[in-house]
Amino acid sequence: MTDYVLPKVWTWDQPSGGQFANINRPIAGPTHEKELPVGKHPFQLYSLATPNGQKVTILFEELLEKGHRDAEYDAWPIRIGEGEQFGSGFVEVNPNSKIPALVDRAGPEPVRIFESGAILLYLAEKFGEFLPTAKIARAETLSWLMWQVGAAPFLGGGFGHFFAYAPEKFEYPINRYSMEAKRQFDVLNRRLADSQYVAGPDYSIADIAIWPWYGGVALGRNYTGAAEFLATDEYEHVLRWAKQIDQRPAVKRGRIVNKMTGDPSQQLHERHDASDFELRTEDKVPLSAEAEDLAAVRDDAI
Ligand SMILES: N[C@@H](CCC(=O)N[C@@H](CS)C(=O)NCC(=O)O)C(=O)O
Repeated sequence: MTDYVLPKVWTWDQPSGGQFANINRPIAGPTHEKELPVGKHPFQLYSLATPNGQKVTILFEELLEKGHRDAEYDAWPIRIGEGEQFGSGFVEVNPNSKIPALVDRAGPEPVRIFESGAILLYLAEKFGEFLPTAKIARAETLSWLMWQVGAAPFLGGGFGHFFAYAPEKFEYPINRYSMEAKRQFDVLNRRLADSQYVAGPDYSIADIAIWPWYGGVALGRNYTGAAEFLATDEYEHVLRWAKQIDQRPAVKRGRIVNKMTGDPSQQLHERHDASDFELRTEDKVPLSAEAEDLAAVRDDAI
């Protein structure tokens, strides 16, 4: 039992204590003036390698892999933990202050696109790839794409939040969202028992949207301990599909773009050129003067 008494009107008067509580606000709009950087390519992506961010960088790398040189892009990191999504330039591109956000500068007027599902659709239509044109196959692909957009907040904002980030382990929401997360895994598992890819025999933007979330949990990458907790090994067809997509060269590249944590060889903070994957991952970039000072302090301490 909790001693919480429901007030008549909710007010924002105390931090919730959970991880990321410092960036949560009940109001929209910018908190500070900051222009966004613009690189040399037609596409400017402002993102981070979260599952929602990975969707877009994987699609860009898949388009480049297919030979679409016009899909070259600059990818700039937006450090959401530091509130960079509330800078004025970012809010102009995405009034919802969430990564990923894209600007297409190929035409006479820049086009802004926000919401990862809308970005996948925009790019798939622009390049005529990963979205079938035949009526039934297209409807199936769009259905699964929209399924992901509607379903993942229960996996991430619901299950992931209460399993990994909330200040305490609360039984009620963990039960509620584990139930829903497992149901969603079962939806996917039943589909993938009959189908090579989520929307049919061909790899599509539906797989690109769904894999970073559900593949990420099944492969043990999202929310430490979640694969065991949700017993995702039971979903054998999801696991088969997740492992298969994980092997794609474009996926291996796309998922490390704008990645700021983990193994330095798997972090590419900014992406401006195909060669960056070889030359500019964090294990190869020389330490900044500030980082060198910090390393020296640590060495002294030892
Ligand atoms: N529905 C959005 C969700 C995007 C989203 O939730 N992005 C998160 C990171 S995965 C974010 O930017 N969070 C920052 C914040 O909430 O302030 C999409 O699919 O693009």
